[in-house]
Amino acid sequence: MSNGKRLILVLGDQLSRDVSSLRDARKTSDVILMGELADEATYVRHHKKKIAFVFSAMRHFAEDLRKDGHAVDYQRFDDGDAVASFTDLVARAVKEHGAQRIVVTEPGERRLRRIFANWEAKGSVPVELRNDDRFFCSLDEFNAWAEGRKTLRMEHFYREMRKKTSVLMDGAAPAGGNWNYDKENRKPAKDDMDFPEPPQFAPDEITRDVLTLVGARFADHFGDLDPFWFAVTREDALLALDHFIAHALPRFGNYQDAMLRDEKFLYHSALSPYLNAGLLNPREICARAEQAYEEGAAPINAVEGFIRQILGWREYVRGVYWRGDDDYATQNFFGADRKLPAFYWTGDTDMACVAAAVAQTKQDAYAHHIQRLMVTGNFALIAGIDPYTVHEWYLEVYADAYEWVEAPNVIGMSQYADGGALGSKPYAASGAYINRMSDYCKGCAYRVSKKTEEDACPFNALYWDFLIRNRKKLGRNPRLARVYQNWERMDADKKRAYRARARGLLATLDRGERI
Ligand code: FAD
Ligand code: DLZ
Ligand code: SF4
Repeated sequence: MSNGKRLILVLGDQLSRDVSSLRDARKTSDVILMGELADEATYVRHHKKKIAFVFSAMRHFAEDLRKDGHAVDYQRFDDGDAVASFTDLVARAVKEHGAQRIVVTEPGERRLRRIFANWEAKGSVPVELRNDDRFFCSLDEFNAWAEGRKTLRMEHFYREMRKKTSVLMDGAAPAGGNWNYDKENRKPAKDDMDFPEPPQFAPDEITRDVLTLVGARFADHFGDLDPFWFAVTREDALLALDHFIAHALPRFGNYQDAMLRDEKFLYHSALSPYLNAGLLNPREICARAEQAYEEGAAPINAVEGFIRQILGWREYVRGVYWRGDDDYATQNFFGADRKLPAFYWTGDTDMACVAAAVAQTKQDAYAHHIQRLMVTGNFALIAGIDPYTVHEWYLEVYADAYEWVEAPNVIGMSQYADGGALGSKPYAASGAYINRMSDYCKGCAYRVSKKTEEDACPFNALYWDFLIRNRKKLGRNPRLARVYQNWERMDADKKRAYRARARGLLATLDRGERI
C-alpha cells in the first residue's frame, strides 16, 4: 500500500462506513472526495425526491465523516466552481490535494465503470478499484454458480445462498421445513385492515437547503418534492427498519402481492432507497427479520418471503446485471417499438390501476413490487412499448433505482426483453389478475368483466393480442402451453373481436391519445 496521500472517492450510493473504499481510510493523510454532480443528476432526469434524497444523504454522510476527524472534500451542486462529472471532480481534486493514488469502490453501473476505466490511462496516478462487498454474494461467486448452467433461475440461486449463509436454516434444512412459502403469500388485502405506514422524518436544516436547491434547479424534472419524508441518515434509516420489523413484517407474507387504491405501502418495508444508497446493510436487515422469526414475533411465511427478496432476488439480479454485456439495457426480444404513453408521466388515463400507480410514483418516488410488475410493467409489455424507454422511465422515477438493480428487473423480469434469461415466462396478465389482487377495478371507468366492448378493461384484449402477436417467440414455452390451448378453444368471432379491440387500443396509443 502506498504511504502517499490518497483520494478516496465515495459515490452517492456508497454511504456506508464499511464500504470497501473507506475501510482503511487514514484520518491523517487521506482525503475523502464526494460531489453533487450535474451529470449524475441528469443522465436520466431523476425524480425530484430522488435527487433530494441522494444529495441530502450525501451531505449528512460527509458531515458525519468530518465530525469523525476525516478530511472531506465535498462539492455542492451550487458551488460557484462546481464541475459536472466524476472525471473532472477527481482530476481537480488530485491536483488540489497532490494525491498519489485514487481509491474507489466499484460503481453500480456499467456507464460509470467505462468512465472510471479511463482514468488511469489519462491521468498520472494509479486507480485502485475495490470490490463492493456490501452484498452476500460476490460477483465471482455468482459467476461460479452461473457457469455452465443453461438457464439461470432465482430459486436455485436462492437455495444455494440460504445454505451458504445459514440464514433461516435449521442445520442443513430450511427453517420451518420449506424453502419457499410463496403459495401462502398471495392473499388480497381489505381496506379496513390496519396498515402501518412507514415512518416519516421531518426535514432538518441540511435537507431543507437541499429541497430549496432541488426545487430551483430541477423544477422541470418529474415528481413532487413535498412532502419530503425520507430518512437521510443511517440513524433514521435504522428507525425505519425497527418500525418495519415490529409493525409490518408479521403480515408482509400474506399480503405481499396485494394492491389497494388508498394504501401505498400495505405491509411493504419501503427500505429499498436506504438499502441501495448504503444507509442500511442487507445482512443487518435479514438478521433482524430472522431474529423476529426466532422470537416468535413474525411467522415463517412472512420472514422467508421477505428474506427471499433480499438474499434471493436482490443478489440474483445484481449477478445477472454484471454477467450481461454492455448493452444489457438495449435488449429487445419482441422488437417492441411503441412510444411510452404520456400517461406514464401525467397519470391521465381512465385505467384506475395505472392512474393510481403513476400518482403514487409521482408523489413518493415509490410503488411496491406488484404495482411495478403487474400494472405499469405489465401494461408496457402487452402494449408493445419499446423496452429501453420503459427502462429509462423506471430508472428516473423511483428513489431506489440504480441500474444494477433496476435494469434486470425491467428489461429481464418485467419486459422479458432478454428472451427469458432471467425469468421462465413473461409477466403478462389480463385484468382478472389485477382485479383478484386489488380494489382498483371497483372504481374504474372500464369494466374488468368485459372483454372486447368499448368499455372493456384494456388489459383483457391487449393480453391476448400480446400472446398471439408473439406466438412465434413464445408458442413453445411449456409454461404457456395451457394459455395457448385456451386461445385455440375460443370461437373465431371472439378471437377476431379481441384482436380488433386490441388494434383499436394500440391505434389510440399511437395517435398519442389517452385510454
Ligand atoms: P419490500 O417489498 O419491502 O421488499 C424488501 C426488499 O427486498 C426491498 O427493499 C428490496 O431491497 C428487495 N427486493 C424486493 N424485490 C426485489 C427485486 N425484484 N429485485 C431486487 N431487490 C428486491 N428494486 C430496486 O431496489 N430498485 C429498482 O430500481 C427496482 N426496479 C424495479 C422495476 C420493476 C419493473 C420491478 C418489477 C421491480 C423493481 N424493483 C426494484 C424491485 C422491487 O419492486 C423493489 O425493490 C421494491 O418494490 C422496493 O420496495 P420495498 O422496499 O417496500 O420492498
Ligand atoms: C443517482 C445519483 C444522483 C442523482 N446524484 C449523484 C451525485 O450527485 N453524486 C454521486 O456521487 N452519485 C449520484 N447518484 C448516484 C450515481 O448516479 C450512480 O447511480 C451510482 O453511484 C452508481 O453506483
Ligand atoms: Fe385496471 Fe382494467 Fe381493473 Fe380498470 S378494470 S383498474 S384498467 S385492471
